[in-house]
Amino acid sequence: MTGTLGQDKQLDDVTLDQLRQLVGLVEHDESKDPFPVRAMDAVVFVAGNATQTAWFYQVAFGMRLVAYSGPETGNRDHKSFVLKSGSARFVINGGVAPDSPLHDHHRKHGDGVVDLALEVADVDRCVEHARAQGATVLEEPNDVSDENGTIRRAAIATYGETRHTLIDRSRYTGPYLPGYVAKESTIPARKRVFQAIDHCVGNVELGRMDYWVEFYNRVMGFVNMAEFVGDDIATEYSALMSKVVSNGNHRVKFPLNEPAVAKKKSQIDEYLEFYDGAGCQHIALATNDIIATVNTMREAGVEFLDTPDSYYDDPELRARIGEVRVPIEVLKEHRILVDRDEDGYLLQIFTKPIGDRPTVFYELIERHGSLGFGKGNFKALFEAIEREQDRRGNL
Ligand code: TYF
Ligand code: FE
Repeated sequence: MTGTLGQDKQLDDVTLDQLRQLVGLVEHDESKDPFPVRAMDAVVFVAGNATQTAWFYQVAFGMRLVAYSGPETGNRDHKSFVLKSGSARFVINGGVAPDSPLHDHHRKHGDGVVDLALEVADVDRCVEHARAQGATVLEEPNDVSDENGTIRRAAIATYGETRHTLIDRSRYTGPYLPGYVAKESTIPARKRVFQAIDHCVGNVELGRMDYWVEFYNRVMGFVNMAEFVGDDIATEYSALMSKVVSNGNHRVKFPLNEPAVAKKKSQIDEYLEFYDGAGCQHIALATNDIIATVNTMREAGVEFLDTPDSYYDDPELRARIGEVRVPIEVLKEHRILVDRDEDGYLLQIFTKPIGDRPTVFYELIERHGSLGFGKGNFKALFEAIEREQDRRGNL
């Protein structure tokens, strides 16, 4: 079996052309890349109740269950549910055995992301490069096999207690990893509401953003993208600094935030306090119909940040964004944000935190040429986040 087959499988009926539009790919020569990354393999979560969290992602995010591991399959430590939507894969883990280490993780961090797993063609080459650049190797390259073939895998540490597992699944045909069995949803299949993961954001401690940007440059060969929030914007209203790194073709994009000192307690400080350290803050999901996605998720009870009428009634915004695929009144009705740059435009909206702690939330993003992150919306967005912080009793 070839690496190409693995890649096609990963796309899961989203074509490369669709992905180019959905997440904004650029050309990239892999031969000079010291750490070639193909795609996100999975976002792996620990949840206090994986059984119900997996249900939430099926009902509210339209994901479908594809694989499972747990006591019934010989895994006495924890349950693990594998969900897909287009090329996106989520894995939800929760402890079963009272002494499962997952409970310790959950006690400290609450529900959160433990692993931003990456699909790579050559695990050994990536680990060798990462090690030479000073990375902490958490799992040495090793093969795992079952009747469906062999996976080669390893893991390196990133910010907080988050890791990047590196997976070569080109010689594997099973539903996820050895040890997992195929499993279908018990709820009826519905229309898919998102197709891909656009970006995964990390919150790191004050003064650590540049360290982690440099880590991704040096250890993983990631490049810096143009969009960032600097000192100037930070102190005026955002209370955070942000830079974005990505793999060569922009398929995998990791913005990194650190708190900034501003008028109010930074939303990043609030995250760091409640997550008890650095971790993944938000995951942006790419959709080609954000109106339908938001409608489906709202009907299921998902709450989004509110945007004031003044955002839509601002003549400057209207002039700047020009024509987009839906009338601005429709965007207003749905509270969807819009931003335009030299390459095109994007539509985006943010959920409120989805768990008990004010930590992890989601973004929905519909790109039309723009490779950015909605810089023009930062002010309105951060004001909306601060209103939510106020409601939680923040100073
Ligand atoms: O990923 C981004 O950069 C945008 C904007 O706390 C953003 O989604 C940045 C920081 C943040 C919330 C959104
Ligand atoms: Fe984002």
